[in-house]
Parts: sequence; structure tokens; C-alpha cells
Amino acid sequence: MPKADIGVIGLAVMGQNLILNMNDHGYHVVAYNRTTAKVDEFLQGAAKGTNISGAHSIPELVEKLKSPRIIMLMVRAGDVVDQFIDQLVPHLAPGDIIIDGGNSHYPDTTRRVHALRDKGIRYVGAGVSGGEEGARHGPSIMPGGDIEAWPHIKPILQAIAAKTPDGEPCCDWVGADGAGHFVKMVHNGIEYGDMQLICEAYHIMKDGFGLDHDAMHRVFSQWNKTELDSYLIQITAAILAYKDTDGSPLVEHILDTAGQKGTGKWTAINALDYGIPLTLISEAVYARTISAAKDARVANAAHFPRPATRIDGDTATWIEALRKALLAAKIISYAQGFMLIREASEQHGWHINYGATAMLWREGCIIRSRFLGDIRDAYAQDPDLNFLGAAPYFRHILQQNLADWRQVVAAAIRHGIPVPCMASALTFLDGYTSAQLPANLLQAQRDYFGAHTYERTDQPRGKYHHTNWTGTGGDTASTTYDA
Ligand code: NBP
Repeated sequence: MPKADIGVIGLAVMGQNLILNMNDHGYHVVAYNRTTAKVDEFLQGAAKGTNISGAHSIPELVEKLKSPRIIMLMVRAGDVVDQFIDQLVPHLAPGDIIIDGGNSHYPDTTRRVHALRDKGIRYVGAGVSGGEEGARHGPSIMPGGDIEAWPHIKPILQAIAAKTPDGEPCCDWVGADGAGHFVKMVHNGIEYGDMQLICEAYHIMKDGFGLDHDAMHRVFSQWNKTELDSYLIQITAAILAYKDTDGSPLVEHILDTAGQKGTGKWTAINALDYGIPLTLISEAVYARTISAAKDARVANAAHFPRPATRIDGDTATWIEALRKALLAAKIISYAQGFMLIREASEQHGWHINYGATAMLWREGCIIRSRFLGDIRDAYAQDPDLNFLGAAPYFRHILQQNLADWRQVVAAAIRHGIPVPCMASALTFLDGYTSAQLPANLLQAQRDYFGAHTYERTDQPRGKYHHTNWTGTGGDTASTTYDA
């Protein structure tokens, strides 16, 4: 039997579908799973009649692979990955490659890359997005880690990845260490933001404009023919048209408490750690948390009634204003996400290509959209672009949409419709485009109570001053540093 091209460990939904995808592209795959009965079930089930082989132990798996051996883990993130690495290493030779295709936290990937490099093993953390359908027919893949592995794994990963309308694979090298898993994490955070923005638009349409579900379905279908063209807008249109067995919209029978698995939270925590104002995605995480507090919301609702009236004015005009608000807020969300990627890339020396990152998400993943092609174009024009909203294409949209965006947020606030993402994005833009903010008073307060010092407008930057504000404090200043 000729040796196989790649081994895959983990035969749950992602592993099985990736293996079938690899097989479709002519790769000979060996499948292994902790519960080995699943290997036989797979070989006799979905893999029947294919070129896929099975292994019932780690040594058998390794033995069946050609050199350098390539083994992909598609298992639960966390300790399980370390356990498989520990089991594999004694059977591997220098130059062999382990790819972790699960949702690992990027510092774990960085640690594993370094620990395995010392043993001569090349380790890659590859974020995979697109769920079951993507895994089977073309996911977005974000590999990073030991670049010496890339020439060996590039043909197979790019073959199975989704393709852009121009035929480019949605898979390319992201950077060293945990860069691939970092970018996957931010992708998931952006997904939280996109979903919450759409939910806010639905809420305004339903409670503010009084649209029924068929009308909302038509609006989202129409929006999908504009710059908002994306998978999430498309499925929202389909969800709003979907009827339960009694003919009523199914969506209204679904309990309004959102779950989360933690990648949005990781993104927000990282933004705080890196000092990046990732306000929209953070608000999207909090929105899910508030939604989960159903009992408290129901109890409190009785004490805070909302205006019963609809938002005044021509509905068609409002719908167009809402589309503009959604698009503008989405630009801010991606701008903030790329600020975070840029900061991490610079701090770690990952040299991430931001335009290429946008194209990794163009197809195959949940946030796939036409918009990502525009982001790639913006970085092609200016690879060092600091703020996406400053790129001519996006700046023009923000300028054109700003007045309507303010109207929509103001109307929602007046009617008691929560719009945390649309509003925080607007507030971010107002702050990030203000030449003067009230932080002069804030610095005065800090110096007043804690001798934290301040810089003066009439003195060079970097020169710090302290005032004895009360006449009873001392002249000793606190140390100045950024936390
Ligand atoms: P799961 O995340 O459900 O993991 C199932 C696999 O992990 C099985 O092979 C299972 O073996 C193995 N496993 C578990 Br669970 N505990 C184990 C242990 N203590 N020791 C050894 N093996 C153990 O599968 P998935 O949904 O296919 O996802 C795989 C990876 O891809 C995860 O990291 C996930 O976060 C990521 N991901 C998932 C999706 C998605 O849509 N599902 C999308 C993108 C990324 P067993 O059969 O013996 O229990």
C-alpha cells in the first residue's frame, strides 16, 4: 500500500468533512480518532468507496504516512491538543509537521510552536472557518506558526480551501507563532459584531418601523444586492421568510437568549490587553450577555415601559437610512478589528499582510462578503493604512452615511430600542475624528487626586508637570507610564 499524504486525527464533524474534502482533491488521507470505533464507522459510512484509510493507534497512523509526515489535529481545543502532541512526538522524526486546525487560543499555539521547534518538529496553528459546509466544500484557512512547514502543507491546504471569485484560495500564510489562530479569533469577533448589527437593524425595522416579516425579508434580500452583500445578510433574509408549522415566522418562537463559546470574549480581552478600542465587538459580546439575563430583563421590563409609538416618517426613507447606518457601523467594526490585528502583528513581529487577510475571509467563512474585496483594495492602495475608515473608498461612505446614521441611532434611542453596536461605532468615530477631547480635564483630575502629572499644550510633548491643586498637597509626582 503506498504511503498516505496526510493523517487527520479527530473524526467529529470538522475532521470527517475535511478528510472527504482532501480526498476529493486527490490526497490520500489516513484517519484516526481516540474512540477508534468511529474510524470504522467512518470508513464504512461516509468514506466508503473512497481512497481514505484508517488507523487504530498513533504508531499505525504515523507508520502509514510518507515523509515528512503531515498530521492534522481536528480535536477539541485545549488540553486535548497537548495530549495528542505528547502521544505523537515519540513516533515522529525531525522535519515532520503537526497542524492544529481547531479553535486553539493563540498563546497556546505560540507555546507549542516553540516547544516543538526545539524537538525538530514543525508546528502550525491553522484557524479553520466555515463550519461543516465549509469543511466539506471549501473553508477559509488561516495558517501560522513554523514557516518551514508551509511549502509542504501549502498545496493541500490551498487545494481544499474556498476560492475567491477570481479563483484565489482563501488560505495563505498568516505569520509566525500563533498569528493564524490570532487572525481566526479576530474573525470570530468580527462575526459577533456583524451578527449583532444585523439584529439591531431587525429590531429597529420590527419595533421602530412596524414592518412584518415578509417586508423585512424583502428589505434584507434587497440589501444583499448592495455593498452589504454577504452570507449573514443572505441567511437573515432566509430566516425571516421561514415559517413555523402554524404558518407564523419561526424566528419569533425562538427564545431571545444568545449563547457564546468564548472567541468573541477572547477578542475583546485581547483588545484591552493591546490597548485597542475594539468597542463594537466588545459591545456585541456584552449584548449576548444581556440577552442571556432573560429573567432579569423580564422582571425589570415592567418598571421601564417604552414609548408605544412607531418612529415617525416615511418608511422607505427610514429603511434606506438604516441600510446606510448598518454599512457605516460595519466599516467601523472591521476598522477596529484590523487595528487589533495590526497592533498584535507589530508587537510580535508577525508581518501580517492585512489585505491578504481580508481575502482569506472573502469566501468559505461566516463573514464572507463582497465588502472584504473592498478592504483588500484599500490595503493594496496603502499597505500601511492605520485606520480603514481613512481609506478614500470607506471614508467617502462614512461621510455620505453619517447624517442618516446619526438619525437612526437617535431615533432608536428615543424609542428605547437598544443599539449598542450601531451607537458605540458612531461614538467611536466621533471620538477618533475629534481633534480635541475632554481628556484635559481627565488629566487634571488624575493629577489632582493622585499626582499623576499632565503634559501642557504650550510645552513640548513628553514633558510632565504636576500642580499642587489644593495648596495642601506635596510637589512629589507619581511615576508616569501607560498600563
Ligand atoms: P469537537 O470539538 O466536538 O471535538 C471532537 C473530537 O475531539 C473527537 O475526535 C473527540 O474524540 C476528540 N476528543 C474530545 Br471531545 N475529548 C478528547 C480527549 N479527552 N482525548 C482525546 N480526544 C478527545 O469536534 P469538531 O466540532 O469537529 O471541532 C474540531 C475542532 O475544530 C475544534 O477545535 C473546534 O473548536 C474547531 N472548529 C469547529 C467548527 C464547527 O463548526 N464545529 C468550526 C471551526 C472550527 P472522541 O470521538 O474519542 O470523543
